[in-house]
Amino acid sequence: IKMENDLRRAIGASELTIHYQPKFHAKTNLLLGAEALVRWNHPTLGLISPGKFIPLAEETGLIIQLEEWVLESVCEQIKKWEYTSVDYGRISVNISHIHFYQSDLVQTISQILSKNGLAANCLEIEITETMMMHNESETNKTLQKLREIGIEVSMDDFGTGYSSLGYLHKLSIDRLKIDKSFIHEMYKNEAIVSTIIAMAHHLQLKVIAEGVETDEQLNLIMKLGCEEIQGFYFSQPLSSHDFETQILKPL
Ligand code: G
Ligand code: G
Ligand code: MN
Ligand code: NA
Repeated sequence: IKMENDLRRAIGASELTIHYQPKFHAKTNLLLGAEALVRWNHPTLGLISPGKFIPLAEETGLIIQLEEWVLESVCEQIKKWEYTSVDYGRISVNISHIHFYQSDLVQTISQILSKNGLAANCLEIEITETMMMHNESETNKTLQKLREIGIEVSMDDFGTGYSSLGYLHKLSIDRLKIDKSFIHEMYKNEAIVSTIIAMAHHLQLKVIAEGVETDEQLNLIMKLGCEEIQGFYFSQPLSSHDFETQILKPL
C-alpha cells in the first residue's frame, strides 16, 4: 500500500522521468526514432526499475494514469524538438495490455496529439506479443484505428510469447520487434532469427532487432536482412537532454 501511494504521488511529480533509446537504420546510420522508457527516482529508495513498478502499476490500475503521463510528456518533448532539431523520427511508447483494453486509447492519443499540434506520424506504440493473443477482433479494431490516424504499431518482445503463427497475418501491425534474448545468443538462434526476419518480410512487416550490443551481433543481423537496430552497441537509453545533445542535430 505504501508503494502504491508513493507511485500515485510520483505520477506527474518530477519523480518520473523518461529516457530515450535511439533506433537506427543499420545500413545508412540514419536515426529512425527512439523508444521512450519511464524511470522512477524515488525520494528515499532511489532509482526503481520499471521491471518493478510497472507490474505494481498494472495491479493497481495506476498504469493508465502513468502511461497517459508518458504520452503527454513524450508529445511535449517532441514539440520542443520540432523547433530545435532536425528530424527525430518516430518516438515509441510502450502500452500495457491493461491500458490498451481498459480505456479509449485512440481518443486519448488523438487528444494529446492535437493539444500539442502534432501529426500522428511522430508516434509509435509498442505492445507485447502475449497481449495481442487475447480478443483478436477487439484488439484489431483498436490497432486499425491507431494505424488509420497514422500511428505505427510494433509487436514488442516478439518470440517470447506463445504466438501461433496463424494469427500474425490477421493482426493489423507494422513491425515485429525481435526480443533481445534472441539477439544475445545469436550464434544459437541464427536459424530462428533468420526465419523471423524472412517471415516478417513475407508478411510485409518491418522488423527491428533490439538488444544489439556487439559488432558480431550487428553484422549477423544485417546479413540476415534486418535493417532497423536498437541496442547498447549504438546507445543506452538517454535522458532527454543527452538524447538532444548526443543524438539529435540542431536545426
Ligand atoms: O530500460 P528498461 O529497464 O527501462 O525497461 C524495462 C522494461 O520496462 C521494458 O520491458 C519496458 O518495456 C518497460 N517499460 C518502460 N516504460 C514503460 C511504459 O511506459 N509502459 C510499459 N507498459 N512498460 C514500460
Ligand atoms: O521490453 P522492452 O523491449 O520494451 O524494453 C526495452 C528494454 O531493453 C529496456 O530495458 C532497455 O534498457 C533494454 N535494452 C535496450 N538495448 C539493450 C541492449 O543492447 N542490451 C540489453 N541487455 N538491454 C537492452
Ligand atoms: Mn519496448
Ligand atoms: Na522487448
